Amino acid sequence: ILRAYHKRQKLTQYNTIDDAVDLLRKSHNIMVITGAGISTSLGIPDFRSKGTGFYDKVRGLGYETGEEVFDIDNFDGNPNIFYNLAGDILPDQQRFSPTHGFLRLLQDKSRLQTNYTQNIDNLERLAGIDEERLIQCHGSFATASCRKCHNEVPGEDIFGDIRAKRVARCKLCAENLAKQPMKKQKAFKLRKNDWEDSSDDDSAYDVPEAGVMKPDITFFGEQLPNNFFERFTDRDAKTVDLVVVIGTSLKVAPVSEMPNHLPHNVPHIFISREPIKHVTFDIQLLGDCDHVVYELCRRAGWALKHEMIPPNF
Ligand code: CNA
Repeated sequence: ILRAYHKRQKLTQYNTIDDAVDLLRKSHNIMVITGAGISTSLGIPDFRSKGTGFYDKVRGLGYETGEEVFDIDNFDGNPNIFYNLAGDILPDQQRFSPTHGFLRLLQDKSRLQTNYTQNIDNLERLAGIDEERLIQCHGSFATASCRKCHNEVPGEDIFGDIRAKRVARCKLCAENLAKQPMKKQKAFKLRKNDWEDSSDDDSAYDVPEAGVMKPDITFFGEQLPNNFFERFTDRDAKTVDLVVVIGTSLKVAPVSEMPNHLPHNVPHIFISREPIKHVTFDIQLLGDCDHVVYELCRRAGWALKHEMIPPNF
């Protein structure tokens, strides 16, 4: 559990885009926190953008909030809700955005200490961010696990089910059940209540089923991966010299609380379409993040090359 030790105060000496460029040029232990906004230029919807975000779509389908789709108790109670909708956020990209390219550039220039991503599309890996610099705070679709026997498989194994809106079941559980005909028979005879004669009632039988597969993305109510806390408290909170937050509404804790846990003299830059007020940043650069990072690189004299950046931009 993160405990806030101060509410971050603005550092008054940093204000302009050129201050941001100077900070990038002089920092060598940069922590970058990213969110869904860095992948929207690839056509992957974020959650909270009005009109285009996944949560608006979910509400349009009659769900009260988008969050309920990613609630672990709801998933265990009725995985159909998730499987009906998850196709929309399933990564099918073989390319990354210019902003992912910017992260890679920071790494190549030995400036990136850690990228904490809230994204689950795994595109940081495609962009070549080193495994030891990447913390996938909310997991990813790269693997999936059985809710019953915890068997882990490559994420692609269940992509077909997600696309077909069909609940994926664990193959290992199914194999084990098939190997145990006696147990299965016994389980079929289990009655709900001893005193009821339920021999004609199918629902009275406890039919053993293979467990439900869940992509290893972190649902509300689940623990964040251990490496998030270890890396942040043991290393980054003590050593980062610049924080850059890109393409996130910073609405989800504990990631939203990270700025309040760093020494007060570490400058913070925010790059996104919408300003935010609940966390204090020294410089807010508002606009499409691909454009903003391109402009930062141009002013820094760094070549950010990417097929989505027009040659004469
Ligand atoms: P969010 O709450 O949807 O916020 C995204 C923010 O990015 C919004 O404030 C937008 O205004 C902003 N934004 C959108 N497009 C751009 C752009 N091109 N340039 C600059 N800013 C932009 O999403 P968060 O990441 O803050 O919330 C955390 C959730 C989102 C995590 O748990 C993720 O798993 C989840 N998510 C991830 C993906 C993905 O992996 N690509 C997609 C959708 C949701």
